[in-house]
Amino acid sequence: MTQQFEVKVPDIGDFSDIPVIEVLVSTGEVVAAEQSLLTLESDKATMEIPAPVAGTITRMHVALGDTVSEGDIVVVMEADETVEPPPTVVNAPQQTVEEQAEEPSAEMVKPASGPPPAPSSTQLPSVGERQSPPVAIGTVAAQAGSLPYASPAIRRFARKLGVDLSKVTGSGRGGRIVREDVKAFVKSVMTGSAPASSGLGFELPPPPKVNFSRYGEVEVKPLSKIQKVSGSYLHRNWVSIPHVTQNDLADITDMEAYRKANTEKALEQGFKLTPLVFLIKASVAALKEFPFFNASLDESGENLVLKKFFHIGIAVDTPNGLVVPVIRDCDQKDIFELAAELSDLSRRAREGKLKPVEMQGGCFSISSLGGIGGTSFTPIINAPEVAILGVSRSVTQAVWDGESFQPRVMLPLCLSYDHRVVDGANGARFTRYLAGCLEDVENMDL
Ligand code: CAO
Repeated sequence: MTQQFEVKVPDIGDFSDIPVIEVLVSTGEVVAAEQSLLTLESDKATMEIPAPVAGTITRMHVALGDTVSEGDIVVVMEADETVEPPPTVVNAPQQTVEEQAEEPSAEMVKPASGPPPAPSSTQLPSVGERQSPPVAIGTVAAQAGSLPYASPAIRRFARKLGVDLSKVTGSGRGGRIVREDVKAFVKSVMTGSAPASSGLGFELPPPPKVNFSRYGEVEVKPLSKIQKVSGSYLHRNWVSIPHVTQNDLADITDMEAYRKANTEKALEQGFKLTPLVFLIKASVAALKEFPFFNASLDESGENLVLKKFFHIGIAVDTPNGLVVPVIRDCDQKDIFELAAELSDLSRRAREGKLKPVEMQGGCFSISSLGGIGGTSFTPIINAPEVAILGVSRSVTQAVWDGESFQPRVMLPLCLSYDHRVVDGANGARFTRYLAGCLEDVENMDL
């Protein structure tokens, strides 16, 4: 003997006229107990209505886009076997949404004791008030950072594909993730334009979704390919490496005098002699003195790979974004050779003509913003390197020499280092050593 059930919208709080945003079953379909029948979406939350028992859908009372309120019949179904009505009140178990989706609760469909009421065509047993409660599956943007905003069907779809929904940007109403978003995400990972799971053991909340055009005129401009690629690496390095930035000042008054005295010689050869080549030489000297800065952690994170070569990466600002070409064997080149190479590499970087191999193999990087300005910044370590030197603009300052103030050219240095490899005292020693090299130009290996 079969039994008909009317599935009604249960008490879902102080809401009415809630849109049906997903119809997950159709007439004639056989469903399992707890299987999602439809999804409702209010201004504040999305929730699914599950089947109270296993059976067959005999009549759909709602269609996509309809609005419903508490007590409305949404589906009529025929139970597989005679079941007693569920308990009068079933409290939603306090479990996570994912658990709810994975593990239907037996308690939700447990028949109550006592004989089943006789079914009648005019008054079917209603399970609206007594069925399994609706399952809240997400909260609209206001709760960015908790659960990704997607329906149960999309969650199941994402689970099947192994997609972490917190990494998917929703294009549906209010930022809701739809099937196409999941597909697009999979495609972007496969083509390498989106990072796969961080593998860092923690998940980051998604950025807030804001419709900026609500506040004024906007223009959407896609990021360049370089920005997308370097952006994901910078992000990884920033969140995965414990950075500390050590600041110091180098007195480069004598170095500047030396540089200016040699400017003509460089210009005759077709390039400029900027402070950067002196910084490369001072960095090589400091890397020799502190070899664990010229190193990388291996993949296990338990060994330091010490490098016996001195290849220095230079951050170059190009119209399409940041690139870091590498000057090899800086210990074996003089400042004019370095300046010539730097001039060639930075020109080709701006023209987008660098070969991939020219951006590989660096031991330590320098990011110089001295030609632009600023007094200090925090450069991001270029993994797998363990430190990067940031350089700001030099200024002539009044420096006390013990008897009087002297005008001295002071260069701000900002060394970011990986605190897993370098402790604070050595960060300060390295930076001071490097500054000391610049301050003693006569003894530099130029
Ligand atoms: N203090 C004062 N003046 C400085 C200076 C400093 N620290 N560094 C450079 N200058 C001067 C140079 O001497 C040059 O002066 P002249 O025009 O009078 O000759 C001028 O500033 C411009 O230098 P430059 O930038 O052309 O040359 P550079 O060798 O210093 O740098 C390069 C080359 C390719 C590194 C640089 O052009 C560049 O792209 N810098 C940006 C790097 C960057 O974006 N870093 C951020 C990465 S993280 O987002």
